[in-house]
Amino acid sequence: MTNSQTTTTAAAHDDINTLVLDVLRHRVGKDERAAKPHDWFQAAVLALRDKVIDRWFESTRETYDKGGKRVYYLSMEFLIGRLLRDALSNMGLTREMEAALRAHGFDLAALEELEPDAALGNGGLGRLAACFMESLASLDIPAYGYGIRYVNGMFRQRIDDGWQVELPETWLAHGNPWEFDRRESAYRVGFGGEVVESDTGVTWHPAEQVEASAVDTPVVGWQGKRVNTLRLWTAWALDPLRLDAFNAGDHFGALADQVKADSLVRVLYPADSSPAGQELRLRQEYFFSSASIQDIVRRHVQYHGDIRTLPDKAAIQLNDTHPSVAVAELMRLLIDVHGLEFDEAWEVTKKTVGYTNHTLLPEALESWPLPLFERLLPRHMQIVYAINSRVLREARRAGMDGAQISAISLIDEGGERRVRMANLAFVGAHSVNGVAALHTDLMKVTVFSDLHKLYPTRINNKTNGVTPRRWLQQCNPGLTRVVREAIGDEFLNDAQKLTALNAFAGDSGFAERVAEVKRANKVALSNHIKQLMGVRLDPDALFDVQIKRIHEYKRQLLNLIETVALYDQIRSHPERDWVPRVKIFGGKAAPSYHNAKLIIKLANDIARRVNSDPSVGGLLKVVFVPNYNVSFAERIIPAADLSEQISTAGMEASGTGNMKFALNGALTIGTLDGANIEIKDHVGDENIIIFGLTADEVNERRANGYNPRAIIEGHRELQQAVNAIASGVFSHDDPDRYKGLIGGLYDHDWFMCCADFEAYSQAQRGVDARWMDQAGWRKSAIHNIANVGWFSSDRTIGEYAKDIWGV
Ligand code: GL9
Repeated sequence: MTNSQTTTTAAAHDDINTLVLDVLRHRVGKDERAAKPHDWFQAAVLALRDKVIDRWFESTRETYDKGGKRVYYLSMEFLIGRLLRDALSNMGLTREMEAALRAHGFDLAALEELEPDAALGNGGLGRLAACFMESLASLDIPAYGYGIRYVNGMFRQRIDDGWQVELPETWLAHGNPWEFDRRESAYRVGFGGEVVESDTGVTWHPAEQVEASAVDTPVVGWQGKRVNTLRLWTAWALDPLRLDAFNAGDHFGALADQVKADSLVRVLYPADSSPAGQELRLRQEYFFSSASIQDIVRRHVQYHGDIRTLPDKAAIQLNDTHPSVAVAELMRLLIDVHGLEFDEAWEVTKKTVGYTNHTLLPEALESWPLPLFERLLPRHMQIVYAINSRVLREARRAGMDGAQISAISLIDEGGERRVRMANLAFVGAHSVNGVAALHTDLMKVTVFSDLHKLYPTRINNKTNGVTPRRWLQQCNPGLTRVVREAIGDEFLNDAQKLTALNAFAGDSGFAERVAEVKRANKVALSNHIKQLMGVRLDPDALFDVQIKRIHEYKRQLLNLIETVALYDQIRSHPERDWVPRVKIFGGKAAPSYHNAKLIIKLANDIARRVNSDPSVGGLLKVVFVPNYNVSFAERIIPAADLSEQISTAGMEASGTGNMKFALNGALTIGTLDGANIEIKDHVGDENIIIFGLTADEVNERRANGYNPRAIIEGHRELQQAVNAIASGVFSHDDPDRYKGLIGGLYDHDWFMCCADFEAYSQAQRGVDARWMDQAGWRKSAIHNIANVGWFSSDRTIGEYAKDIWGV
């Protein structure tokens, strides 16, 4: 360090130190002698926030001055996790904050643990939105994220006797020092009522209204380059207390409007198995889409005057179909409020909007019963019909037949009529993108095949990415240090520079240092799990990890069956040279998804049995970690040796966990699905373990009469394993518990666990053989780290910016 650097750092330290103390006293309101750890945590965040705010204002002012184009990312989910470490690191203030807190006897890392995870998302889709926000700021692109400030967000998972129990996540219980309440940025959002047409135009008179008010969180880019805004909407009743009713003795009824408003922003994904649940979800979608579009239009008119120039100044990206109704809302504002003709409004809308599709699963393609949509949003229903007649006219003119026209229609006429949100988003956008190459190709021939024929240039691919700041630098400081020592700092600005590490793959000294870091991360994870669950793990065993939402297509069941088969093998052949394995599972199941919950129970049942069986002698351990979330991922991923990405080919749109693991030096065992294919292309065939059917082969098998029963009956190990599960070997208390689950495998096995079992178990034994050659394993791990910089969300966002947004 040079002299001048030393001085600046010392000054910054004094500065932060004084600031933290001042904040502790005057804003947290605590004497430093009486302050508890949580008070110090709050003081640290608020002090840092002060530093962030200055950059925030600069960024905003600059955009206004330049009259630049802004990106608006509309997403029902932002799975941002904890923010303190991220913001400190990106602001370059970690050291200073550490020193400031140490001076008062506090450890920064310990205080970071006090921050609750902002669990405003379910999984990959929500985490992608969070990575994108960080990359937008890092690339100095002016952007707003728009979503909902859920009071409880995603549920907290507890495991009781092996079963998932859902509890409300109370992440706001101690307040949220990051956010700014912007009560002045508020919009009315209407529901129901009627539409009246007169000489002056069309007027919608909603039957009810709520107020959406903005709550802003700053998003700091790498090196504090830029600070953008995550604007989450909360809901208020226009009349929070009906005093007349209250005074008349109806103390609860007087609060009904506020309770109704609260219920809009209570939880992410209200169960939609009941009509009431469906209605709430649609209300949430419209609530945040409307508030966001009103905010965007207001800002544009205020600074640029003419609403017709919106596409030059605003790019609105729809994260999946959840905000699709924004297409109709923008049309409504352009026509009813700003007086544009339909055609002109349609051009402005299409030029402004882009849509990202994240799944081909039919059950995830949203559609709303037409009567519900019409009752809640009567004006939007008219607009949807008008758009539809236009689109269908174009289809007819293009010579499409009846079947094609009904596939393209915004209204599903088969059975109960429904509004198709994916079709609405597709036709209302100038760009429709998939999230990995295979997924984009499949979109063209499955869900959107006819729309693609009608608009053949609209679909494009943007392979997902993850931010290397959170998923390498912050979660794995040990590896980051070792890499810096080898190739310098350039990769911190551009993750693709990690390729320089390829030159070190054969360097045994470097490999040794990488392996030491991995071992230290495994020790840290083992200690955490010991403390949390009382299970002792051997850090020298192979850590084999499958963490993600629990879903049948992701095939945790395939992994579990293989685990049981391995358990059998170890017991039958104790004399063989087994590789000690730790199988780590984690993830949440949707509350109403019966089989997913049963799979969680099965993992726990297998864990209990295997972990207490002395005959496996520590060669196999199984753990299911409770309440898997972003912070847990940040501990587990740096400690993983093997990354399980084993979805039925064609079903995982991309995956993003796969990228995080590879970036931290885990080898992937996976199918040719989603971004696994591109990961393979980058790391090289010899540094990844690929097995199983391809997407085409899966389709062929399904079409040509797939017979899983015959496969099971013809495969001794598989049969033994599934029969052990079905007959209650792992569930003495309820021997029939898994009859149905295993029966499903025999009868249909839609996700092809049986078809892929042999290939998977061979691949796993191949993994064992590789592990025995530690030098070879380490070399492969280094090639993984070196070659997945391409999967940085900076690269992804760069492509969106150039190809879709024009910024
Ligand atoms: C998902 C896909 O299933 C993933 O494969 C993809 O990586 C992400 C991000 O593009 O999007 N689509 C989807 O609905 N989810 C995804 O993870 N689900 C959840 O977020 C729960």
